[in-house]
Amino acid sequence: MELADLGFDSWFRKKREESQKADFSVARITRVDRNRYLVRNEENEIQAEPTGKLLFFTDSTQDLPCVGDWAYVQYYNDGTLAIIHELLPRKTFLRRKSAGNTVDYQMIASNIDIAFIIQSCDFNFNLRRMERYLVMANEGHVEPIILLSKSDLVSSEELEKRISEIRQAHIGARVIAFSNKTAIGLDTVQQVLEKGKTYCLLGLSGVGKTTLLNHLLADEVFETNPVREKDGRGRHTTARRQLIVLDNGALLIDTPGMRELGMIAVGTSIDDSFSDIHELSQNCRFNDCAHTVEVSCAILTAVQAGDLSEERYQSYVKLMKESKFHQMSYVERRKKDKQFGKMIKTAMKQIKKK
Ligand SMILES: Nc1nc2c(ncn2[C@@H]2O[C@H](COP(=O)(O)OP(=O)(O)OP(=O)(O)O)[C@@H](O)[C@H]2O)c(=O)[nH]1
Ligand SMILES: [Mg+2]
Ligand SMILES: [Zn+2]
Repeated sequence: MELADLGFDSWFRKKREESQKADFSVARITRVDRNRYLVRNEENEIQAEPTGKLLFFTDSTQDLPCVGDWAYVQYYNDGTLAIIHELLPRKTFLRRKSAGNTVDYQMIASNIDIAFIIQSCDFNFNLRRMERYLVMANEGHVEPIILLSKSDLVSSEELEKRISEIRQAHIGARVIAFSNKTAIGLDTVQQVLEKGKTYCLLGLSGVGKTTLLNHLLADEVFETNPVREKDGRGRHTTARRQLIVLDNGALLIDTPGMRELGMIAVGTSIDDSFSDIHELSQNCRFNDCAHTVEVSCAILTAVQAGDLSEERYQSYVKLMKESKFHQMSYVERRKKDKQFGKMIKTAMKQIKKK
């Protein structure tokens, strides 16, 4: 296997040449399990450890190795152990805000060409959550494709309805419906997969990510689990992120289902995901309009006129608020949090009154 088959394209070759790290080999990180790593090179997949410097002197957890990263390594023990010295720059990434009260981010995966955003057609289907994943993909420069799984659980009318809801929300990404059970749509998913390109499965626990992977491998290699009857939640079967080479040479990363998505975005990628609202905002009277209480705000006017759904407006404002929030310092944030909450409440009341 060539490094190119693992996704090492001209972009990374150039970065490697510029870095002048001739003493180092290059390998791709295929699995992260706390501080234990696997990397893959031309020959095989081996255990890897980061240097203490890399582990303890990084400012932010997002600078630690994650699945999909390309790393400068040196080999020991006859090539059975790799020491990770440094990471190559990331071409694209998927990340979310770390849990708790920090402004730090947690990397999900890097150097992804296409993110499969998976929701199942049943109760799991949720446009607001879908928007959040889209914003995350946008921010990391990853092309999104929406996969609607478990299409066997709904009628074709219901499926059509879901898809038109996605379109009504101005989500322009490609949508593929499929079922792991009946195998409908699996060939369409298969056709997306190209040799040497990297794909990442994203979605809540239980939507069928690993089942899909097993289908694509034509083998039950990875463990899956039924969803709990009681509340329809998944069981978090997949515990770690892992990059797998499929038979056709495509590279696929399975991830554990996320409990919640946290917040992820910066302003511009939100505007990409809400292009209709962004367009409206060009007509607001004030350049720095926050679209909450301002006079002659084109967005508020559209909501009042019923041209823009209130739900979508709220989701936009909420994302903008969180995004601004994460760019502020901790103290600033604590102060602003209360003020902004009040402001939104007042704005929503006003809209309802009119
Ligand atoms: N009816 C139906 N059930 C499915 C389909 N795909 C997966 N399932 C079932 O859904 C359950 C969860 O599937 P998994 O593949 O483990 O889900 P996952 O997304 O990998 O979940 P985590 O690893 O916890 O994130 C299993 O019992 C699967 O058999 C489908 O297309 N239709
Ligand atoms: Mg899984
Ligand atoms: Zn405005």
